[in-house]
Amino acid sequence: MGNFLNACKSQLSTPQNEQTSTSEFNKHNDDYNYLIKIVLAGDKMVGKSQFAQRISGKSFSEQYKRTIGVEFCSKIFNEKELDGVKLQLWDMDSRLSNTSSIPLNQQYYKGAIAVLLLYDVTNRESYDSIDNWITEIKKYSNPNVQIYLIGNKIDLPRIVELNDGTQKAEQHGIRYFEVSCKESDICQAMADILRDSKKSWIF
Ligand SMILES: Nc1nc2c(ncn2[C@@H]2O[C@H](COP(=O)(O)OP(=O)(O)OP(=O)(O)O)[C@@H](O)[C@H]2O)c(=O)[nH]1
Ligand SMILES: [Mg+2]
Repeated sequence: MGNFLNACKSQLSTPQNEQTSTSEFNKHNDDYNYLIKIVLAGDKMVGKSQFAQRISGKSFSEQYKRTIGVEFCSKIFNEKELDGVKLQLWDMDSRLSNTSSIPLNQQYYKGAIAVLLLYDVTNRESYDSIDNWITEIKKYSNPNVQIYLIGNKIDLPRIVELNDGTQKAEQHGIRYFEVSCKESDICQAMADILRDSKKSWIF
């Protein structure tokens, strides 16, 4: 497990291998075989950066720090069915998306095999934005992209019910997960999502 955390990096720059979603690499090179790009989407303050922070092995923070531009982190998995998988998780300032910089959006979604669309179960507005987000994701992503709807902040008193989340996901034909970036094992949730998405990886 400690190995995972050591393998995680977080930096403010564009990854070198942004062109490839699933690339085969020499195992000796960086101790991974496949590079999987997944991007985060959703309204401001829904918890995208906390999700990424937990993936990169850092602890949850209550402090809000708006994401400026695009950040990414990575993590090498070696659990069952995910041995040698390197996840590269992209996190963008949601306001950039709303201002519709087309080249930036294209670059952000390019090569992603999945999008994690987060909303905040304590914030109805973030739930009401889901349809718009799905339209945007489909506009910029590759046609086979898998979208996962994720209700976050379930440690808090909720306004959006579990049923609303599952119905919305069903309506769009996508999978639904609920988490708390504060209390859930986010790495485990990410591993479940990776295993689920694995069938669509093209090597
Ligand atoms: N209680 C609780 N608070 C959370 C949870 N996830 C995120 N937060 C808080 O919600 C706030 C916003 O979290 P961020 O991760 O910065 O949200 P974001 O979606 O990256 O926001 P932008 O960068 O503005 O797009 C922060 O104060 C977090 O501490 C959660 O699961 N539970
Ligand atoms: Mg953020």
